[in-house]
Amino acid sequence: MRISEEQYGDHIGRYRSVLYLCHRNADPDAVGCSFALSRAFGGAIGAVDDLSRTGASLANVIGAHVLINPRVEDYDLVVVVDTSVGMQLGDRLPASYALVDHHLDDGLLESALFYIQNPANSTAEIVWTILKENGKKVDKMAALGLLAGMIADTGRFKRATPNAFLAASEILEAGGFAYEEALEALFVPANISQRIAVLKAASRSQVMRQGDWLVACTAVNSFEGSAAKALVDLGADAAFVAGRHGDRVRVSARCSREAARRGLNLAKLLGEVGKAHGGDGGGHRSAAALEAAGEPSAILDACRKKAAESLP
Ligand SMILES: [Mn+2]
Repeated sequence: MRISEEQYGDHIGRYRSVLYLCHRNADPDAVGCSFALSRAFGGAIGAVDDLSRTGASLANVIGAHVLINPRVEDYDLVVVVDTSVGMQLGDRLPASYALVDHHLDDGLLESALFYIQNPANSTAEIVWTILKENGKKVDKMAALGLLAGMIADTGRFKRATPNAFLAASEILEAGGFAYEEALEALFVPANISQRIAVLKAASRSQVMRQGDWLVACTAVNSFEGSAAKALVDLGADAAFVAGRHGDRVRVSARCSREAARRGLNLAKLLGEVGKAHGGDGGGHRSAAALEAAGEPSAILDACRKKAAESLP
C-alpha cells in the first residue's frame, strides 16, 4: 500500500520494535536515512553483509550503530531503506516489511505492508519530507547523515534537481553545520586494492564502437562499481564490469548523462539480463547492477548487445 510522507508516523507508530534495514554494501544514502529515521521514530539499524567504504565512514562520523546481518525475525517490523530489488538483501527480506526508497524498480512494492517510493535524487530527500511532515526536529548528526546521503547520490549535486537543492538548504539550516563537514564525512582515500582493481579493469577492457558511442566491458573480482565509473570517466559512454562472487556473477554498470538522455536505461537493461540468467538487477538509469548465475563473459555479451540496441 502506497502511503504519503505525512502518514508515515501513523503507520510506524503501530509497531513496537522496528529495524531499518540497508541493502548490501550500504551506501551513505542508506546509512544516513536509516539513522535519521531511527532517531526520529525509534528503532535499530541493520545492513546486509557489509557497508560500503563511504557508508562506513559516514556511520563512524555520525555515530550510527549498524548491526550486520541482524535477525530480522526479532523485530515487529522491518523497514527496507534505499533498496529496490530483493537481491540486494540476500535472503534477509522478511515476509512482511515496509519500504522507503527512490529507485525506479517496482519489485518490492507489491508485497510491502506500506511504502513510500518517489523518483527523488536520493532517499534522503524523501526522509527529509517525512520528518518535516511529521513535525520531527533533527539534530546535527541526523541532518549530517541526510545531507551526506544527498551528496553521495547526486554526485556532489552534479545531478541535483531544484528540489534537492531546496532540501539541502533546509537540512543545512536545521543541522547548523557547514556543508564542508558533510563532504568530509564521506572522504575515504582510495586504498591500494581498489586502485589495482580499477587499473586492471581498464587495461583488460574491450571497447565496442557503434557510430559515436563507445561501450566498454571488462571483468575484475572486486570494486566493479568503482571500475565502471572510472571507465565512464575515461571516455566510455557505457561501461559494464563483471565480477565472480562464489557461484554468482555481479555486473556493475554506469553510463554517461548523454547516453542516458538518448535512451539507455541501465536499471531496465540489467533487470532484463539478470532475469534471463537466473538472477535479477536494477538501480538507476545511469548506474545499476545485477546478480546472476553463469559465465561473466556471456552475461557481459548480453549487456553489450542490449546497450547497442538501445543507443541510436
Ligand atoms: Mn540512494
